[in-house]
Amino acid sequence: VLALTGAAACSSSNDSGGSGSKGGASGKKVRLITGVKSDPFYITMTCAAQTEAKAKGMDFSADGSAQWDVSVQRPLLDSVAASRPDGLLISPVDVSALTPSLKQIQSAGTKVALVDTTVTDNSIGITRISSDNEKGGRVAADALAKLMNEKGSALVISVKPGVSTTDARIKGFTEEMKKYPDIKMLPTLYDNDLPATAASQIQSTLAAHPDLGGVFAGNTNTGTGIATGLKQAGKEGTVKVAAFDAEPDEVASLKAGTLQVLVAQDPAAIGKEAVDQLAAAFEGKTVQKSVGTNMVAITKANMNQPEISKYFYKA
Ligand code: T6T
Repeated sequence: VLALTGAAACSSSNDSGGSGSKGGASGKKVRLITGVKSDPFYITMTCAAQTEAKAKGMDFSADGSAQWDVSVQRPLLDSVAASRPDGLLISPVDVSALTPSLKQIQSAGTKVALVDTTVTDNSIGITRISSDNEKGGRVAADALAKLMNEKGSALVISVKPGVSTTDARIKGFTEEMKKYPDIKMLPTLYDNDLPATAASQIQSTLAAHPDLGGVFAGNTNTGTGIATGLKQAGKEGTVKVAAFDAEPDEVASLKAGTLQVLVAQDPAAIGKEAVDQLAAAFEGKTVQKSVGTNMVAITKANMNQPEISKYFYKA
């Protein structure tokens, strides 16, 4: 049984997986709950997980929150828990709020893999698979500082506090920015993963700080919102932007010159690897506690190279 509840259907080329070969993982019921189901990062991750699960003969289905919110994700987790799956892949939207539910499902016997985001409690999850988000933040800082000629005001806009991935990106970014004494960091803003909020935040920041030279966007929706806000203010290309992720709108804005750097992750690798680690657990093989996946910095100059464009996310 393979179903994607509420997420875009995966293309057939992405679903060409294996033959459903028999193994200790065959027939295991595995569920995936992503952060936001319509987010191309998670769609890409989901499709890769589905392909790998199919190759291993698993009973797999996926769902995701309608928005980045604990109160939206928790009922999804509760209903999956009630169905007692053998395995759960989950991107928790908060580092602590979902821990009690995750502890419960884990103690009922479900093997949990944390994909992309994690929780602070280290007893949760047999494996954690993600980018090195702190490093991604540092890469964004160095690229942005260079684009700003190492001077002016800079701003971070991100999702919300308490998200493992984006908090790590902010940490890496702000620490690295300390290397540039002539860049003044403004207080970090949070947009609740809403592009319209990011667009208005960038406009009010521009009004208050006309020397704004650079912005770091913590994820996809933030990046697209900032691009919209800069275009509305007629500041595209003047204010430099480094953004996490590489979904289609961000890639279009990179091409158009509204965004200058994208730190792309490899969500497909996260999804595939998580299924492989769960399969290893089902088969009694060694499971890797933590797996790091690749990132790449994309600019207008390298975006057409196949080894770079392969990182673009699917919508
Ligand atoms: O940046 C990704 C993901 O890594 C993060 O945890 C949440 O936002 C995204 O899904 C992109 O929108």
